Amino acid sequence: MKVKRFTAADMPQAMREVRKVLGPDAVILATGRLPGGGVEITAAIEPGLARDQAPAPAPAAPEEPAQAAPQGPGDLAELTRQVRDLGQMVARHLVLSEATQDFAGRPEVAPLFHHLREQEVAPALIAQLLDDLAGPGGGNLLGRLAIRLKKMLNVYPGPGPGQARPLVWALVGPTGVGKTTTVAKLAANHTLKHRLRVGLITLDTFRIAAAEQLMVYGRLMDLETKVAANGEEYARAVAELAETDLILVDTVGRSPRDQGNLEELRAILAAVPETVCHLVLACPTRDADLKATLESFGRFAPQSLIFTKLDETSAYGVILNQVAHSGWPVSFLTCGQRVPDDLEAATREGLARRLMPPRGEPQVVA
Ligand SMILES: Nc1nc2c(ncn2[C@@H]2O[C@H](COP(=O)(O)OP(=O)(O)OP(=O)(O)O)[C@@H](O)[C@H]2O)c(=O)[nH]1
Ligand SMILES: [Mg+2]
Repeated sequence: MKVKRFTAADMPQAMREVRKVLGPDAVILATGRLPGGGVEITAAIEPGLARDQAPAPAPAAPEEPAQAAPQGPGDLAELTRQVRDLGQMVARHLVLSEATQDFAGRPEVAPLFHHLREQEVAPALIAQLLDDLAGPGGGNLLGRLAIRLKKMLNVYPGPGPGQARPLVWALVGPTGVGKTTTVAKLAANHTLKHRLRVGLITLDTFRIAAAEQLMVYGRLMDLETKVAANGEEYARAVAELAETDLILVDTVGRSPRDQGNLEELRAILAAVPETVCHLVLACPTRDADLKATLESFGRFAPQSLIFTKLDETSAYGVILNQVAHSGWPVSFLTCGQRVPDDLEAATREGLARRLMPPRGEPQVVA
């Protein structure tokens, strides 16, 4: 482990210096302010990862190993992991304390900053949401934040009134995110609430019983359900459901890294050009993984995002992050396993409400 101390006029400059010398994998061990002004950072990097290729100092004379010192490669790996975790924790605190200092002149905004951080909203979006929020005239901070959130949270307008029927909606997405369950919820809702004639198609012939899962829902709701294994069968199934208003297509879950199988699915769906794809994403997924999924599933040109499993998390920032990043609107949210109840059409108000501080949380209203 190579440890180095950096001093600079301020934290951003010191962090830049750390990255320049030790690279992006450096971990921050300690930070502090210098008595005469300026800041210091102590950072570390595993040997071989540092950009600074200066020769290592001559090894000191071997000492008796202390009791807790690493004994072998396994211990060393564990120690490295612990130092990395510690560094990440310090870095997070550093970002927070820097941001808090940034709010020195407008302390009323700080609680909103902390709330949005807890919701895991991306730092750049938080900056955008809170920039000038307090404004010279004061006013209702929460009201303004809600307006800004609603503006950012784009929702799917649904099919236009004159759009040809049947509509063909295919749900695509990674494995296990809830595509089949959501198809069933959508089918029930559109049949019961909107009085539409709905047909079902499953393209999931990959796993034994996968097609059967949708067939069971189809039987329960008395909906015509087809199974298609290739583009030709898919086009035929759509033609056979021509008398319906809405055809819901369930697809096989694919890893965003599985380019070959994703391409195969894209080719099958292309057999029916009027197919509109909706990308299903599980809300309790890391932001970076969602971003990679969006990039990989971009080949389906999704018209909307459906976020599932909202009941399994209390941080909804990823929804805002992905909408802002991709520009794709949100159409539906699911928040439980019950078919058909746990489905909600996305609205700007509903999404913004999830991201706002709960009522009663201490907030300063300017
Ligand atoms: N908690 C919770 N569970 C859900 C939700 N939606 C679906 N599930 C559960 O997630 C699991 C997977 O759901 P499926 O609908 O089979 O997922 P899928 O995307 O079709 O899976 P694959 O076809 O294997 O890719 C099931 O146990 C569902 O009950 C939700 O909104 N909340
Ligand atoms: Mg499925």
